[in-house]
Amino acid sequence: MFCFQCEQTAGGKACTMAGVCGKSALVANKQDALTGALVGLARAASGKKPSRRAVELMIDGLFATITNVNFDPERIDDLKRQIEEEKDKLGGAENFSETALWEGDPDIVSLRSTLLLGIRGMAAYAHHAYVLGKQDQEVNEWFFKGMRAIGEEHTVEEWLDLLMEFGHVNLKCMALLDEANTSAYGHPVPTKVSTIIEKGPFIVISGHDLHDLKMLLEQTNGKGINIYTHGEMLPAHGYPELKKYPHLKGNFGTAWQNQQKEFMDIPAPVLFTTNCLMPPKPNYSDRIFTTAVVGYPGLVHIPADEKGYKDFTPVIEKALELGGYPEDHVMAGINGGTELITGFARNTVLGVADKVIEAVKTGAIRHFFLVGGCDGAKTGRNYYTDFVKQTPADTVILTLACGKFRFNDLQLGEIGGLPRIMDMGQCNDAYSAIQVALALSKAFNCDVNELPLTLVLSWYEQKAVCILLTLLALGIRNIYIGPSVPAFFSSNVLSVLVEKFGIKPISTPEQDLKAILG
Ligand code: FS2
Ligand code: SF4
Repeated sequence: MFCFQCEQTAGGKACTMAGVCGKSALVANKQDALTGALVGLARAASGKKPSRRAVELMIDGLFATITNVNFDPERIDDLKRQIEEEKDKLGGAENFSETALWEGDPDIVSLRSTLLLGIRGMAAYAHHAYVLGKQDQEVNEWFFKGMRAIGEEHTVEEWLDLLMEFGHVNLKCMALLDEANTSAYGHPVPTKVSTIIEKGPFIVISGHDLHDLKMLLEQTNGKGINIYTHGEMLPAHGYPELKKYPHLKGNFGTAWQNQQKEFMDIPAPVLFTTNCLMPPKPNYSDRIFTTAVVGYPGLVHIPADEKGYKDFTPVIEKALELGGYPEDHVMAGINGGTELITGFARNTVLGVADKVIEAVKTGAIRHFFLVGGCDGAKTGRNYYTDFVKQTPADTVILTLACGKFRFNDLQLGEIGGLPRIMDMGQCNDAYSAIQVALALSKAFNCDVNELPLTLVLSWYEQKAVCILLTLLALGIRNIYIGPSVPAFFSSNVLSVLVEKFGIKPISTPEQDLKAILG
Protein backbone atom coordinates (compact mmCIF):
# COMPACT_ATOMS: atom_id res chain seq x y z
CA MET A 1 0.00 0.00 0.00
CA PHE A 2 0.96 3.62 -0.38
CA CYS A 3 -1.06 6.43 1.14
CA PHE A 4 0.05 9.91 2.13
CA GLN A 5 -3.21 11.75 1.80
CA CYS A 6 -3.72 12.92 5.38
CA GLU A 7 -1.87 14.84 8.02
CA GLN A 8 -1.25 11.87 10.32
CA THR A 9 0.52 9.82 7.63
CA ALA A 10 3.24 7.55 9.02
CA GLY A 11 6.48 9.35 9.82
CA GLY A 12 5.17 12.43 8.03
CA LYS A 13 5.94 10.61 4.74
CA ALA A 14 3.52 7.80 3.85
CA CYS A 15 1.67 4.81 5.27
CA THR A 16 3.12 1.75 3.56
CA MET A 17 2.36 -1.15 5.93
CA ALA A 18 -1.01 -0.11 7.41
CA GLY A 19 -2.73 3.21 7.87
CA VAL A 20 -2.24 5.22 11.05
CA CYS A 21 -6.00 5.83 10.60
CA GLY A 22 -6.67 2.10 10.86
CA LYS A 23 -7.03 1.50 7.12
CA SER A 24 -5.58 -1.91 6.20
CA ALA A 25 -3.21 -2.45 3.29
CA LEU A 26 -5.97 -4.52 1.68
CA VAL A 27 -8.44 -1.63 1.79
CA ALA A 28 -5.81 0.91 0.70
CA ASN A 29 -5.01 -1.19 -2.37
CA LYS A 30 -8.68 -1.65 -3.14
CA GLN A 31 -9.21 2.11 -2.87
CA ASP A 32 -6.40 2.65 -5.37
CA ALA A 33 -8.00 0.14 -7.73
CA LEU A 34 -11.32 1.98 -7.23
CA THR A 35 -9.59 5.24 -8.13
CA GLY A 36 -8.13 3.61 -11.24
CA ALA A 37 -11.64 2.48 -12.19
CA LEU A 38 -12.96 6.03 -11.73
CA VAL A 39 -10.35 7.23 -14.22
CA GLY A 40 -11.63 4.46 -16.51
CA LEU A 41 -15.21 5.69 -16.06
CA ALA A 42 -14.12 9.25 -16.84
CA ARG A 43 -12.32 8.05 -19.97
CA ALA A 44 -15.35 6.09 -21.12
CA ALA A 45 -17.54 9.17 -20.63
CA SER A 46 -15.31 11.39 -22.77
CA GLY A 47 -17.47 13.21 -25.33
CA LYS A 48 -20.64 11.58 -23.96
CA LYS A 49 -23.21 12.51 -21.38
CA PRO A 50 -22.79 10.21 -18.38
CA SER A 51 -26.03 9.05 -16.74
CA ARG A 52 -27.11 10.43 -13.38
CA ARG A 53 -26.11 7.08 -11.88
CA ALA A 54 -22.61 7.36 -13.39
CA VAL A 55 -22.21 10.85 -11.93
CA GLU A 56 -23.33 9.73 -8.49
CA LEU A 57 -21.03 6.72 -8.60
CA MET A 58 -18.14 8.99 -9.59
CA ILE A 59 -18.90 11.21 -6.60
CA ASP A 60 -19.44 8.39 -4.13
CA GLY A 61 -16.43 6.42 -5.35
CA LEU A 62 -14.23 9.42 -4.68
CA PHE A 63 -15.90 10.18 -1.35
CA ALA A 64 -15.35 6.59 -0.17
CA THR A 65 -11.58 7.04 -0.40
CA ILE A 66 -11.41 10.09 1.89
CA THR A 67 -9.65 9.50 5.20
CA ASN A 68 -11.83 7.91 7.93
CA VAL A 69 -14.78 7.23 5.64
CA ASN A 70 -14.84 3.63 4.49
CA PHE A 71 -12.76 0.76 5.88
CA ASP A 72 -14.87 -2.04 4.42
CA PRO A 73 -13.19 -4.03 1.62
CA GLU A 74 -16.50 -5.52 0.46
CA ARG A 75 -18.16 -2.14 0.10
CA ILE A 76 -15.15 -0.82 -1.86
CA ASP A 77 -15.29 -3.86 -4.16
CA ASP A 78 -19.01 -3.38 -4.63
CA LEU A 79 -18.57 0.28 -5.57
CA LYS A 80 -15.87 -0.67 -8.07
CA ARG A 81 -18.11 -3.31 -9.60
CA GLN A 82 -20.95 -0.81 -10.07
CA ILE A 83 -18.54 1.77 -11.52
CA GLU A 84 -17.28 -0.76 -14.05
CA GLU A 85 -20.83 -1.63 -15.03
CA GLU A 86 -21.49 2.05 -15.77
CA LYS A 87 -18.19 2.27 -17.61
CA ASP A 88 -19.22 -0.62 -19.85
CA LYS A 89 -22.56 1.04 -20.55
CA LEU A 90 -20.58 4.02 -21.82
CA GLY A 91 -18.64 1.78 -24.19
CA GLY A 92 -15.78 0.87 -21.83
CA ALA A 93 -12.23 2.16 -21.43
CA GLU A 94 -9.05 1.09 -19.73
CA ASN A 95 -8.68 1.76 -16.01
CA PHE A 96 -5.69 3.75 -14.85
CA SER A 97 -3.02 1.58 -13.29
CA GLU A 98 -3.35 2.01 -9.54
CA THR A 99 0.37 1.85 -8.95
CA ALA A 100 0.95 4.62 -11.49
CA LEU A 101 -1.03 6.93 -9.21
CA TRP A 102 1.85 7.34 -6.80
CA GLU A 103 4.82 6.71 -9.10
CA GLY A 104 7.09 8.88 -11.21
CA ASP A 105 8.91 12.16 -10.90
CA PRO A 106 8.35 13.44 -7.32
CA ASP A 107 7.04 16.82 -8.47
CA ILE A 108 4.59 15.28 -10.91
CA VAL A 109 3.42 12.78 -8.27
CA SER A 110 2.97 15.74 -5.92
CA LEU A 111 0.92 17.76 -8.40
CA ARG A 112 -1.17 14.80 -9.52
CA SER A 113 -1.84 13.80 -5.90
CA THR A 114 -2.80 17.33 -4.93
CA LEU A 115 -5.37 17.41 -7.71
CA LEU A 116 -6.72 13.94 -6.92
CA LEU A 117 -7.01 14.66 -3.20
CA GLY A 118 -8.73 17.96 -3.89
CA ILE A 119 -11.22 16.19 -6.18
CA ARG A 120 -11.89 13.64 -3.43
CA GLY A 121 -12.68 16.49 -1.05
CA MET A 122 -15.02 18.16 -3.52
CA ALA A 123 -16.85 14.84 -3.98
CA ALA A 124 -17.93 14.94 -0.34
CA TYR A 125 -19.54 18.35 -0.88
CA ALA A 126 -21.17 17.27 -4.14
CA HIS A 127 -22.62 14.24 -2.35
CA HIS A 128 -24.27 16.34 0.39
CA ALA A 129 -25.69 18.63 -2.28
CA TYR A 130 -27.07 15.85 -4.49
CA VAL A 131 -28.87 14.10 -1.64
CA LEU A 132 -30.70 17.41 -1.23
CA GLY A 133 -31.53 17.41 -4.94
CA LYS A 134 -28.90 19.93 -6.06
CA GLN A 135 -26.44 19.26 -8.85
CA ASP A 136 -24.37 21.59 -11.00
CA GLN A 137 -23.44 20.58 -14.50
CA GLU A 138 -20.06 22.30 -14.50
CA VAL A 139 -19.12 20.66 -11.20
CA ASN A 140 -20.27 17.25 -12.41
CA GLU A 141 -18.39 17.59 -15.68
CA TRP A 142 -15.25 18.61 -13.85
CA PHE A 143 -15.17 15.39 -11.84
CA PHE A 144 -14.83 13.59 -15.18
CA LYS A 145 -12.43 16.08 -16.67
CA GLY A 146 -10.30 16.05 -13.53
CA MET A 147 -10.20 12.27 -13.29
CA ARG A 148 -9.25 11.98 -16.95
CA ALA A 149 -6.46 14.46 -16.28
CA ILE A 150 -5.21 12.30 -13.39
CA GLY A 151 -4.60 9.51 -15.90
CA GLU A 152 -2.69 11.71 -18.35
CA GLU A 153 0.76 13.28 -18.58
CA HIS A 154 1.05 17.05 -18.09
CA THR A 155 3.81 19.57 -17.70
CA VAL A 156 4.27 21.29 -14.35
CA GLU A 157 2.62 24.42 -15.75
CA GLU A 158 -0.36 22.43 -16.99
CA TRP A 159 -0.78 20.75 -13.61
CA LEU A 160 -0.69 24.13 -11.88
CA ASP A 161 -3.33 25.45 -14.28
CA LEU A 162 -5.51 22.41 -13.59
CA LEU A 163 -5.17 23.01 -9.85
CA MET A 164 -6.30 26.62 -10.19
CA GLU A 165 -9.17 25.69 -12.49
CA PHE A 166 -10.19 23.07 -9.97
CA GLY A 167 -10.08 25.64 -7.15
CA HIS A 168 -12.68 27.75 -8.96
CA VAL A 169 -14.88 24.73 -9.66
CA ASN A 170 -14.71 23.73 -5.99
CA LEU A 171 -15.93 27.21 -5.06
CA LYS A 172 -18.96 26.49 -7.25
CA CYS A 173 -19.46 23.19 -5.50
CA MET A 174 -19.30 24.82 -2.07
CA ALA A 175 -21.79 27.45 -3.28
CA LEU A 176 -24.03 24.62 -4.48
CA LEU A 177 -23.93 22.95 -1.07
CA ASP A 178 -24.55 26.27 0.67
CA GLU A 179 -27.59 26.72 -1.57
CA ALA A 180 -28.73 23.13 -0.91
CA ASN A 181 -28.43 23.50 2.87
CA THR A 182 -29.92 26.97 3.17
CA SER A 183 -32.78 26.34 0.78
CA ALA A 184 -33.71 23.18 2.66
CA TYR A 185 -33.16 24.38 6.24
CA GLY A 186 -32.98 28.19 6.15
CA HIS A 187 -30.04 30.46 6.94
CA PRO A 188 -28.28 29.62 10.20
CA VAL A 189 -28.92 31.98 13.10
CA PRO A 190 -26.77 32.41 16.22
CA THR A 191 -27.67 29.58 18.55
CA LYS A 192 -26.40 28.50 21.95
CA VAL A 193 -25.72 24.79 22.21
CA SER A 194 -25.60 22.93 25.49
CA THR A 195 -23.06 20.18 26.19
CA ILE A 196 -25.15 18.67 28.97
CA ILE A 197 -26.56 15.28 27.99
CA GLU A 198 -29.97 15.00 29.57
CA LYS A 199 -30.99 11.75 31.24
CA GLY A 200 -32.90 9.22 29.16
CA PRO A 201 -32.50 7.65 25.73
CA PHE A 202 -30.51 9.56 23.15
CA ILE A 203 -28.77 9.22 19.78
CA VAL A 204 -25.51 10.88 18.79
CA ILE A 205 -25.17 11.86 15.13
CA SER A 206 -21.77 12.62 13.64
CA GLY A 207 -20.48 13.79 10.28
CA HIS A 208 -21.61 16.51 7.90
CA ASP A 209 -24.86 15.32 6.34
CA LEU A 210 -27.77 17.56 7.37
CA HIS A 211 -30.24 15.53 5.31
CA ASP A 212 -29.52 12.43 7.40
CA LEU A 213 -30.00 14.50 10.57
CA LYS A 214 -33.33 15.78 9.30
CA MET A 215 -34.58 12.25 8.58
CA LEU A 216 -33.42 11.10 12.02
CA LEU A 217 -35.14 14.05 13.73
CA GLU A 218 -38.39 13.23 11.96
CA GLN A 219 -38.22 9.55 12.79
CA THR A 220 -37.50 10.18 16.48
CA ASN A 221 -40.04 12.98 16.89
CA GLY A 222 -42.26 12.35 19.92
CA LYS A 223 -40.51 9.08 20.80
CA GLY A 224 -38.80 10.32 23.98
CA ILE A 225 -35.36 10.12 22.38
CA ASN A 226 -33.04 13.12 22.39
CA ILE A 227 -30.62 13.86 19.57
CA TYR A 228 -27.11 15.21 20.12
CA THR A 229 -24.74 16.34 17.44
CA HIS A 230 -21.10 15.31 17.39
CA GLY A 231 -18.09 16.87 15.66
CA GLU A 232 -18.92 18.51 12.35
CA MET A 233 -22.67 18.13 12.96
CA LEU A 234 -22.57 20.88 15.63
CA PRO A 235 -23.45 23.75 13.21
CA ALA A 236 -26.77 21.99 12.43
CA HIS A 237 -28.16 23.65 15.58
CA GLY A 238 -28.14 27.00 13.79
CA TYR A 239 -30.51 26.02 10.95
CA PRO A 240 -34.15 27.10 11.60
CA GLU A 241 -35.64 23.98 10.01
CA LEU A 242 -33.51 21.72 12.19
CA LYS A 243 -33.43 23.69 15.44
CA LYS A 244 -37.23 23.73 15.51
CA TYR A 245 -37.20 20.12 16.74
CA PRO A 246 -37.23 20.33 20.55
CA HIS A 247 -35.48 16.98 20.89
CA LEU A 248 -32.38 18.30 19.07
CA LYS A 249 -30.89 18.98 22.47
CA GLY A 250 -27.21 19.72 22.33
CA ASN A 251 -23.75 18.55 21.37
CA PHE A 252 -21.92 15.45 22.57
CA GLY A 253 -18.15 15.56 23.03
CA THR A 254 -15.46 17.24 20.99
CA ALA A 255 -13.65 16.56 17.71
CA TRP A 256 -13.30 13.23 15.95
CA GLN A 257 -9.92 12.16 17.31
CA ASN A 258 -11.35 11.91 20.85
CA GLN A 259 -14.15 9.50 19.92
CA GLN A 260 -12.49 6.32 21.17
CA LYS A 261 -12.30 7.94 24.62
CA GLU A 262 -15.63 9.76 24.52
CA PHE A 263 -17.66 6.81 23.22
CA MET A 264 -16.27 4.40 25.81
CA ASP A 265 -19.31 2.58 27.27
CA ILE A 266 -21.66 5.26 25.86
CA PRO A 267 -25.28 4.36 26.79
CA ALA A 268 -26.50 5.36 23.34
CA PRO A 269 -25.98 4.63 19.65
CA VAL A 270 -23.85 6.84 17.39
CA LEU A 271 -24.69 7.32 13.72
CA PHE A 272 -21.84 8.24 11.37
CA THR A 273 -23.05 10.03 8.27
CA THR A 274 -19.55 10.87 6.96
CA ASN A 275 -15.98 11.11 8.21
CA CYS A 276 -14.38 11.03 10.63
CA LEU A 277 -14.94 7.45 11.79
CA MET A 278 -12.16 5.79 13.75
CA PRO A 279 -11.94 2.01 14.13
CA PRO A 280 -14.44 1.38 16.95
CA LYS A 281 -13.23 -0.15 20.22
CA PRO A 282 -14.90 -3.34 21.44
CA ASN A 283 -16.47 -1.56 24.43
CA TYR A 284 -18.75 0.45 22.14
CA SER A 285 -18.59 -1.09 18.65
CA ASP A 286 -22.10 -2.55 19.00
CA ARG A 287 -23.43 1.04 19.24
CA ILE A 288 -21.90 2.47 16.07
CA PHE A 289 -24.05 2.67 12.94
CA THR A 290 -22.96 3.90 9.53
CA THR A 291 -24.85 5.33 6.58
CA ALA A 292 -24.19 6.76 3.10
CA VAL A 293 -20.60 6.06 1.96
CA VAL A 294 -19.30 5.39 5.47
CA GLY A 295 -18.39 1.80 6.21
CA TYR A 296 -16.56 -0.43 8.63
CA PRO A 297 -16.65 -4.24 8.68
CA GLY A 298 -19.06 -5.61 11.26
CA LEU A 299 -20.98 -2.39 11.89
CA VAL A 300 -24.68 -2.08 11.07
CA HIS A 301 -25.10 0.01 7.92
CA ILE A 302 -28.31 1.94 7.20
CA PRO A 303 -28.80 2.08 3.42
CA ALA A 304 -31.00 4.48 1.47
CA ASP A 305 -33.86 3.15 -0.62
CA GLU A 306 -34.36 4.14 -4.24
CA LYS A 307 -35.93 7.43 -3.21
CA GLY A 308 -33.15 8.24 -0.75
CA TYR A 309 -35.26 7.41 2.32
CA LYS A 310 -33.45 5.76 5.22
CA ASP A 311 -35.08 3.70 7.91
CA PHE A 312 -33.26 4.42 11.16
CA THR A 313 -35.28 1.88 13.19
CA PRO A 314 -32.18 -0.15 14.23
CA VAL A 315 -30.61 3.03 15.66
CA ILE A 316 -33.83 4.03 17.41
CA GLU A 317 -34.25 0.57 18.91
CA LYS A 318 -30.68 0.67 20.15
CA ALA A 319 -31.27 4.03 21.83
CA LEU A 320 -34.35 2.68 23.65
CA GLU A 321 -32.53 -0.51 24.63
CA LEU A 322 -29.51 1.35 26.07
CA GLY A 323 -31.67 3.95 27.80
CA GLY A 324 -29.12 6.77 28.06
CA TYR A 325 -27.65 8.20 31.27
CA PRO A 326 -29.64 7.80 34.52
CA GLU A 327 -28.91 11.46 35.42
CA ASP A 328 -27.96 14.54 33.40
CA HIS A 329 -24.38 14.13 32.25
CA VAL A 330 -22.07 17.11 31.76
CA MET A 331 -19.58 16.83 28.89
CA ALA A 332 -17.41 19.91 29.12
CA GLY A 333 -15.31 21.11 26.20
CA ILE A 334 -11.51 20.95 26.00
CA ASN A 335 -11.21 24.09 28.13
CA GLY A 336 -13.97 23.17 30.60
CA GLY A 337 -16.79 25.20 28.99
CA THR A 338 -20.32 23.76 28.82
CA GLU A 339 -21.96 26.10 26.35
CA LEU A 340 -21.09 26.50 22.69
CA ILE A 341 -22.44 28.97 20.17
CA THR A 342 -22.82 28.45 16.45
CA GLY A 343 -24.77 29.90 13.51
CA PHE A 344 -22.56 32.75 12.33
CA ALA A 345 -22.73 31.86 8.66
CA ARG A 346 -22.66 34.47 5.90
CA ASN A 347 -26.26 35.63 6.27
CA THR A 348 -25.86 36.47 9.95
CA VAL A 349 -22.45 38.09 9.61
CA LEU A 350 -23.39 40.07 6.52
CA GLY A 351 -26.61 41.03 8.27
CA VAL A 352 -24.53 43.00 10.77
CA ALA A 353 -22.01 44.16 8.15
CA ASP A 354 -22.65 47.83 9.00
CA LYS A 355 -21.77 47.17 12.63
CA VAL A 356 -18.67 45.24 11.63
CA ILE A 357 -17.48 47.90 9.16
CA GLU A 358 -18.06 50.63 11.73
CA ALA A 359 -16.14 48.67 14.37
CA VAL A 360 -13.21 48.33 11.98
CA LYS A 361 -13.31 52.03 11.12
CA THR A 362 -13.36 53.13 14.75
CA GLY A 363 -10.60 50.67 15.61
CA ALA A 364 -12.82 48.63 17.95
CA ILE A 365 -11.93 45.66 15.75
CA ARG A 366 -8.25 45.71 14.84
CA HIS A 367 -8.00 42.40 13.03
CA PHE A 368 -9.94 39.30 11.96
CA PHE A 369 -8.51 35.82 12.14
CA LEU A 370 -10.07 32.88 10.41
CA VAL A 371 -8.83 30.05 12.60
CA GLY A 372 -10.39 27.07 10.95
CA GLY A 373 -9.99 23.62 9.55
CA CYS A 374 -9.67 20.10 10.82
CA ASP A 375 -8.74 18.80 14.21
CA GLY A 376 -6.46 15.82 14.74
CA ALA A 377 -4.46 13.94 17.31
CA LYS A 378 -1.06 15.63 17.12
CA THR A 379 0.11 17.51 20.22
CA GLY A 380 1.29 20.36 17.99
CA ARG A 381 -2.37 21.25 17.47
CA ASN A 382 -2.34 23.02 20.85
CA TYR A 383 -0.99 25.83 18.69
CA TYR A 384 -4.56 26.69 17.66
CA THR A 385 -5.86 26.84 21.26
CA ASP A 386 -2.90 28.95 22.34
CA PHE A 387 -3.17 31.16 19.28
CA VAL A 388 -6.83 31.95 19.99
CA LYS A 389 -6.16 32.48 23.70
CA GLN A 390 -3.40 34.94 22.86
CA THR A 391 -5.29 37.02 20.32
CA PRO A 392 -5.75 40.58 21.64
CA ALA A 393 -9.17 41.69 22.92
CA ASP A 394 -9.70 43.97 19.90
CA THR A 395 -9.60 41.08 17.44
CA VAL A 396 -12.30 38.71 16.19
CA ILE A 397 -11.93 35.00 15.50
CA LEU A 398 -14.03 33.46 12.77
CA THR A 399 -13.94 29.71 12.81
CA LEU A 400 -15.27 26.65 10.98
CA ALA A 401 -14.87 22.86 10.78
CA CYS A 402 -13.94 20.55 13.64
CA GLY A 403 -10.68 22.30 14.60
CA LYS A 404 -12.84 24.77 16.55
CA PHE A 405 -13.36 22.26 19.35
CA ARG A 406 -9.89 23.29 20.52
CA PHE A 407 -11.27 26.68 21.58
CA ASN A 408 -15.04 27.00 21.00
CA ASP A 409 -15.83 26.60 24.70
CA LEU A 410 -13.63 29.58 25.67
CA GLN A 411 -15.39 32.71 26.87
CA LEU A 412 -13.53 35.48 25.06
CA GLY A 413 -16.17 38.17 25.49
CA GLU A 414 -17.73 40.44 22.88
CA ILE A 415 -16.96 43.45 20.74
CA GLY A 416 -19.91 45.78 20.18
CA GLY A 417 -22.42 43.02 20.89
CA LEU A 418 -20.69 40.48 18.65
CA PRO A 419 -18.98 37.50 20.24
CA ARG A 420 -15.21 37.46 19.67
CA ILE A 421 -15.43 33.86 18.47
CA MET A 422 -17.92 33.29 15.67
CA ASP A 423 -18.56 29.76 14.44
CA MET A 424 -19.42 29.93 10.74
CA GLY A 425 -20.15 26.22 10.40
CA GLN A 426 -18.64 23.12 8.86
CA CYS A 427 -15.55 22.93 6.65
CA ASN A 428 -17.71 23.52 3.53
CA ASP A 429 -18.93 26.75 5.12
CA ALA A 430 -15.55 28.13 4.13
CA TYR A 431 -17.87 29.37 1.40
CA SER A 432 -19.49 31.66 3.98
CA ALA A 433 -16.10 32.94 5.11
CA ILE A 434 -15.14 33.68 1.51
CA GLN A 435 -18.38 35.59 0.95
CA VAL A 436 -17.78 37.66 4.10
CA ALA A 437 -14.20 38.42 3.04
CA LEU A 438 -15.32 39.43 -0.46
CA ALA A 439 -18.08 41.66 0.96
CA LEU A 440 -15.64 43.36 3.33
CA SER A 441 -13.13 43.95 0.53
CA LYS A 442 -15.93 45.55 -1.47
CA ALA A 443 -17.04 47.71 1.45
CA PHE A 444 -13.49 48.88 2.08
CA ASN A 445 -12.80 49.12 -1.62
CA CYS A 446 -9.63 47.09 -1.35
CA ASP A 447 -8.19 43.76 -2.37
CA VAL A 448 -9.00 40.79 -0.06
CA ASN A 449 -5.29 40.60 0.72
CA GLU A 450 -5.36 44.18 2.03
CA LEU A 451 -8.08 43.45 4.60
CA PRO A 452 -7.15 43.21 8.27
CA LEU A 453 -7.76 39.47 7.95
CA THR A 454 -5.43 36.51 8.34
CA LEU A 455 -6.24 32.87 7.64
CA VAL A 456 -4.73 30.43 10.10
CA LEU A 457 -5.69 26.99 8.86
CA SER A 458 -5.36 23.50 10.26
CA TRP A 459 -5.60 20.58 7.91
CA TYR A 460 -6.13 16.87 8.31
CA GLU A 461 -8.00 15.32 5.41
CA GLN A 462 -8.79 15.99 1.75
CA LYS A 463 -11.60 18.50 2.13
CA ALA A 464 -8.98 20.86 3.53
CA VAL A 465 -7.07 20.32 0.27
CA CYS A 466 -9.96 21.38 -1.94
CA ILE A 467 -10.63 24.43 0.23
CA LEU A 468 -6.99 25.45 0.15
CA LEU A 469 -6.96 25.20 -3.64
CA THR A 470 -10.06 27.40 -3.81
CA LEU A 471 -8.45 30.03 -1.58
CA LEU A 472 -5.32 30.00 -3.74
CA ALA A 473 -7.36 30.17 -6.95
CA LEU A 474 -9.07 33.26 -5.51
CA GLY A 475 -5.64 34.81 -5.06
CA ILE A 476 -5.70 34.80 -1.25
CA ARG A 477 -2.14 35.10 -0.04
CA ASN A 478 -0.15 34.62 3.14
CA ILE A 479 -2.23 31.77 4.53
CA TYR A 480 -0.78 30.14 7.62
CA ILE A 481 -1.03 26.37 7.46
CA GLY A 482 -0.36 23.66 10.02
CA PRO A 483 0.16 21.59 12.03
CA SER A 484 2.56 20.33 9.37
CA VAL A 485 3.14 20.69 5.65
CA PRO A 486 1.35 17.96 3.62
CA ALA A 487 3.58 15.02 2.77
CA PHE A 488 2.28 15.16 -0.81
CA PHE A 489 3.83 18.59 -1.36
CA SER A 490 7.28 17.89 -2.81
CA SER A 491 9.91 20.44 -1.84
CA ASN A 492 9.69 22.04 -5.29
CA VAL A 493 5.90 22.24 -5.18
CA LEU A 494 6.07 23.74 -1.70
CA SER A 495 8.58 26.31 -2.95
CA VAL A 496 6.18 27.31 -5.72
CA LEU A 497 3.34 27.68 -3.21
CA VAL A 498 5.49 29.77 -0.90
CA GLU A 499 6.75 31.93 -3.74
CA LYS A 500 3.48 32.38 -5.62
CA PHE A 501 1.04 32.50 -2.73
CA GLY A 502 3.12 33.35 0.31
CA ILE A 503 1.95 30.18 2.11
CA LYS A 504 3.46 30.06 5.58
CA PRO A 505 3.87 26.97 7.74
CA ILE A 506 2.83 27.89 11.32
CA SER A 507 5.61 28.53 13.86
CA THR A 508 4.60 29.52 17.40
CA PRO A 509 1.48 31.52 18.32
CA GLU A 510 3.69 34.26 19.79
CA GLN A 511 5.85 34.59 16.70
CA ASP A 512 3.00 34.34 14.21
CA LEU A 513 0.80 36.84 16.08
CA LYS A 514 3.71 39.25 16.23
CA ALA A 515 4.33 38.88 12.49
CA ILE A 516 0.64 39.36 11.68
CA LEU A 517 -0.15 42.25 13.99
CA GLY A 518 3.25 43.94 13.67
FE1 FS2 B 1 -13.13 17.30 10.83
FE2 FS2 B 1 -13.03 15.09 9.86
FE3 FS2 B 1 -14.96 18.63 8.19
FE4 FS2 B 1 -12.73 17.02 8.21
S1 FS2 B 1 -14.64 15.70 11.28
S2 FS2 B 1 -11.31 16.46 10.00
O1 FS2 B 1 -13.64 15.30 8.04
O2 FS2 B 1 -14.22 17.61 7.06
O3 FS2 B 1 -13.26 18.72 9.17
FE1 SF4 C 1 -2.17 6.89 6.37
FE2 SF4 C 1 -3.80 9.00 6.36
FE3 SF4 C 1 -3.73 7.33 4.30
FE4 SF4 C 1 -4.83 6.59 6.64
S1 SF4 C 1 -5.56 8.18 5.22
S2 SF4 C 1 -3.47 5.35 5.34
S3 SF4 C 1 -3.41 7.60 8.08
S4 SF4 C 1 -2.07 8.66 5.01
